[in-house]
Amino acid sequence: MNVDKIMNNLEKKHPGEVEYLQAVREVLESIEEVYNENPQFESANIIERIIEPDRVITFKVPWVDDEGNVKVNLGYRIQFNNAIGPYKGGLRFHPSVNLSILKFLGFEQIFKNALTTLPMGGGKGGSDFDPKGKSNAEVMRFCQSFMLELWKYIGPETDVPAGDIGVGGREIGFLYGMYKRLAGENTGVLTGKGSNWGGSLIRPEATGFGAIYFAKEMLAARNDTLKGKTISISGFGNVAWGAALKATELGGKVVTISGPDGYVYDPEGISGKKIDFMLDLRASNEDIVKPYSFAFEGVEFHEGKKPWEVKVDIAMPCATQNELSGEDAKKLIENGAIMVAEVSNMGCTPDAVEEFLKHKILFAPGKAVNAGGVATSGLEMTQNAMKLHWNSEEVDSRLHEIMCNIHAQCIKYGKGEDGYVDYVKGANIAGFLKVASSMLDMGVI
Ligand code: 2IT
Repeated sequence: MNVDKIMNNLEKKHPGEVEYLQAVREVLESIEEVYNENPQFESANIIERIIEPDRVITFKVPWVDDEGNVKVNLGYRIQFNNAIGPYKGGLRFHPSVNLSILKFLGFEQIFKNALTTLPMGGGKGGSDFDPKGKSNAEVMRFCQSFMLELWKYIGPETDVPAGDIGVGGREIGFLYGMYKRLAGENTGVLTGKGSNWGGSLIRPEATGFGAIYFAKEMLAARNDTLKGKTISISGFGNVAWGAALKATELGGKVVTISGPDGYVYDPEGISGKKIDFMLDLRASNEDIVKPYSFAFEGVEFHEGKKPWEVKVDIAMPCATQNELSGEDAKKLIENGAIMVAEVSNMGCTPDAVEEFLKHKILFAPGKAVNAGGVATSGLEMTQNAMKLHWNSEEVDSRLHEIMCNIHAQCIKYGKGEDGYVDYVKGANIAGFLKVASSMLDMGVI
């Protein structure tokens, strides 16, 4: 395999799709060696078959706002790869959504889902709809219009969407209600549902909890624990919330959260009622974190800044792609950070990842660290299929086991001769081998 040649061709076909190209390059660079050692992959042309989605569905979403204005957004579903199970992945509603972003997310999802040990293929979707400042009724009308088109392409055995940025329990409710009405069935086609109507307990917490379980394993591999560690987190949404809850429970001290407006530094630690306040921030639909600094004493608000300038032991980006740059990485290392666990999908730029690996800082990529979210979606699918509802202990213990298993897979393929674990390589190789060998088994289809 010649990575540069493949990337040049891909760039010609998809000019300007920078995030998608970035995600593909990262995986190809990680798997190059293993790929070349297994000539059967090349003879089946696995690379060209895995880097292009099976199909891309785009559609128009017209809806009417509260003043009676007719609005139009774009809707997408990328069905990337279903070698090991139905397409599975979230829906993102954010003005930055475009084909490149969703293709990068769908591509990452293939390998992440493979790591979970559950039978799920990779997919992603969403819209450039901006939920910020919209009323409940507007969000409902948008979701209904979105599903009126999307329902033709999804199903519990074909493609199972869920939430992502801008799509939480409220949106899943509106989307599922419309699907149920159109399809005339109650088969749980979306995950992240309310626990009264087919949703799994622990799903809201799962991405954050899973990330902390993974971080705990990374530290344990170096005979260390979370106890007494200071942690900077970005974002204040669902993922950041779950991570803050579990990190605090395990004795860590979370000192930052952030929004598009800046970050707050709370030297006392974000715990108890302060973590609940993150839910209020989210419910306000304003997408700002500043109100936290009015609500609690001794808190600094740093307008327009990112939290990576704060001196901490551990950094956990929980907001969005490319939110931690090479410069941020240098600053964290300078300040003595020992670990960066990426929770957002592709949260660190390639420069940042290079810095961490060069300095042998513990670093793990989003597709391993955040896989607890989709894993618990997989557990929701299982419960729906069995017509059962597990208690939270059952779900949480399965989630914990899955995260430990993902960590073990990373060690298996990522541990170098000097003992340093390259989790990027480990996660990419483990995920790739599972999907690629499944594709080989099934022939050219
Ligand atoms: O990025 C992700 O893994 C998600 N947004 C969750 C996907 C899912 O199907 O639960």
